[in-house]
Amino acid sequence: MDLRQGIGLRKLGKTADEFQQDLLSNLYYRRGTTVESASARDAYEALAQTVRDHLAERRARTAAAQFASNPRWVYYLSAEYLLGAQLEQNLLYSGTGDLAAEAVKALGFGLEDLEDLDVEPGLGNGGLGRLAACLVDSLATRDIPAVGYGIRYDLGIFRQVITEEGQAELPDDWAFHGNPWEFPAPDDRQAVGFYGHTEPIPGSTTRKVWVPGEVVLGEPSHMLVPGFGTETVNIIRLWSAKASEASFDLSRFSAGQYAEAVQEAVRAENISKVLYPDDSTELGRELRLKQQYFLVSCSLRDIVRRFRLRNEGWDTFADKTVIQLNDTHPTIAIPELMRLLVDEYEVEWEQAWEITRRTFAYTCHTLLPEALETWPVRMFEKLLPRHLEIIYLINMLFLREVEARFPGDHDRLRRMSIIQEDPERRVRMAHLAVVGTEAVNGVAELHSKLLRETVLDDFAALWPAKFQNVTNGVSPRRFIKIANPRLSDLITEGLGDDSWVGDLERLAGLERLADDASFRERWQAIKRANKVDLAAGDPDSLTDVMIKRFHEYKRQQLKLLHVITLYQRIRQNPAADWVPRTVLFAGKAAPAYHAAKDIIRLIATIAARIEADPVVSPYLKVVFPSNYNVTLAERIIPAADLSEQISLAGKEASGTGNMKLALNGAVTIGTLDGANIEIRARVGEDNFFLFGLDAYEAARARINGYQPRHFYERDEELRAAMDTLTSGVFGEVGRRVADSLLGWDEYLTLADFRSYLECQEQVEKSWRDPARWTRMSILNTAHSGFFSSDRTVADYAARIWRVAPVPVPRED
Ligand code: GL4
Repeated sequence: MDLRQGIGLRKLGKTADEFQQDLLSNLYYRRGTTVESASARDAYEALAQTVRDHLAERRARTAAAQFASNPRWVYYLSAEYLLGAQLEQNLLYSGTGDLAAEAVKALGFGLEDLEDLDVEPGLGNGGLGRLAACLVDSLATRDIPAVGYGIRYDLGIFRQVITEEGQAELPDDWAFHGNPWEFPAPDDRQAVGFYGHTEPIPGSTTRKVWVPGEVVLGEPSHMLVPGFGTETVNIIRLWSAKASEASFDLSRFSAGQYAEAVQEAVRAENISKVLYPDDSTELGRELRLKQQYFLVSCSLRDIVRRFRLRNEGWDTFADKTVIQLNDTHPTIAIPELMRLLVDEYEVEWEQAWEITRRTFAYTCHTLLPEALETWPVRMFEKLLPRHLEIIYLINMLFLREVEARFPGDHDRLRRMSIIQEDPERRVRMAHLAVVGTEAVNGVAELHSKLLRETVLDDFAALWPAKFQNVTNGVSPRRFIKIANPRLSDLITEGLGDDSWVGDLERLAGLERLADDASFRERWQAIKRANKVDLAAGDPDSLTDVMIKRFHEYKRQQLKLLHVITLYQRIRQNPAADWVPRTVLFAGKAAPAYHAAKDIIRLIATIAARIEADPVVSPYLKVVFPSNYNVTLAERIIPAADLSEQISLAGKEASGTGNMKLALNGAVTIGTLDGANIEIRARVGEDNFFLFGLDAYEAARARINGYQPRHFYERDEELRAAMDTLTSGVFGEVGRRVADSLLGWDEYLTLADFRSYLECQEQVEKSWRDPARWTRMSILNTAHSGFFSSDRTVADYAARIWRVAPVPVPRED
């Protein structure tokens, strides 16, 4: 057998019988059990293996085709990936769904039972982590040779439990039962240094030797990332921290000092223990910085290893490599690549800097000043002494460049420096990311514009061509095809085929069906059926959803003021013709973010109050399903009528939930913020409920001495709602929320209250006319095609990465 051709790949079952054989073989040989005694978990594991084998065969062909084409590789560096459940996705992407359903039936199980055992890896927080997952999906779908790098946290984002006390956090041991989707690759282990000191190299001014004080191993495992409707299967490589063998202290163990014997190993392995360790202590912050460097160091060494397989010169590195930094978390990659090139591979500083700058690109995901990462210089000095030296040198040369362009402008130098001086010396990671990259992008048009005009204005003045926009997108597979099978079938029927799943702009063909009464009725019936499945409230009520992380700028508190006002209106006039509503909140708050947790607790209190009120409860229900994650989002989104996107304009970089909801026919009520603006422009003003200040008005209001009291005093209903909170009927937590709004109201909640309420009245007016509402709903779906992450990736590929697809030949 010629091993170079076909690599002796196992033939995989394509008929139901063959698939069944493969499943049984996995059950016998990998699970060591039999049909008679197989548990649901045995069946799940065997099925996952069988599906994975199909993808692995494609993976082998992908690796061969990509290597043969010697392309420019896209490496995506991200501290977070919110991948969602894998089984259903992999069944769809491998085309084995029907075969699988039949095969597991013969074992006495339903596919749904097994899907329940498929745990989602919660390796991220919210939108940023989910975006990373959508982009790797679309990279594979677009046949782009790419690897996603991340950390394999033992514990993902906490499991949230909602009680009357608010949010409680439990550890998320997502891989407790093992993870059938990953392949460990211990041979590609890397050693990562921390602490220690640097030593000069005689005769060199730029090269140094770094002698680390601690060394930790990074062990990769990879998950397969199949493309849809194509042969490509890319991977994401996730690093786990491993202590070296030497870190186990056998003599202490023998002396009965069991805890001491393993303490060094525990310390090393803590690096990949949890996603975002609490950073309210110095040790917690240092651990985060350690995580960042751990990810960066392992990944860069892996990237360099892959490059060197070809024995090409360093001058081609940037032609063969582009590294996308997902926000600033992996920005230490810039000094790390400099260190590898200059110290370890003896490349001259100037050449190394040119290579580095051409290799990296940076996506910024925020406008909030407090979210722009900085690290204390002294922490860097201790943990990464060599990197700090390199950063200083980069900064010195950079400031020289600024000085040459703007001679004598000292204030500008101070503003732009990578090092902040006051009140404490800190490294500004966003500045480092802008200086060390070829392209910088925001994630929605408004966001990119505000980056250029505010947060990064000095940099945009220096390098205008560096700044770009790439509007976010979402995976049409996960967020409509898988999440909403009923609607997907109707769309396929309406459009005549299912090519829209891989080419979302085709949804525009639904526009003509919006005026077809029978189509509308079927559309409406599907929404209703999805609500019945969700079982959150009366399926005939207006299902009003606000699903996202809890943050004051997102303004869950504004929604709550609306709920309180509705409550009071209904109580005052119970006989009126009220539109029944189910208000659904879901989302997590950062464990140390007390104001956000207060809002969760207040929602729980108010929900219980309404539930217990026989006058109000027939018309108004507030539900808060706990532990919002990708899996839960896939259930809620198809059932939503109204999508709440009510952040203060100028604060939400993009939002992606807004896109998922519009795609599933929810109508948005929103401000002119983030991608809402682009959604409105596409679905049409008539099919979007707009309210509130725009970003410029909001900024001006703050500058002009915004007074929340002023709105409180002038608006009777607002006053009544606020007074209810202050009165203490909803407990201390109600008081605290009210105090914060009346005292300062950072996000202008009270200023937008009246406009929001009036807009909600327009919502109700439209809702009372089902034909009109359904038409709006259909048009939202029809014009959401732009928000496919396939389009986002095509934008990055053309404008930032300059890479082309490498199609993988089919198996013959
Ligand atoms: C975020 C933004 O807050 C969010 O608007 C955006 O959609 C997302 C992906 O670009 O990135 N930035 C951070 S930080 N977390 C996010 O979710």
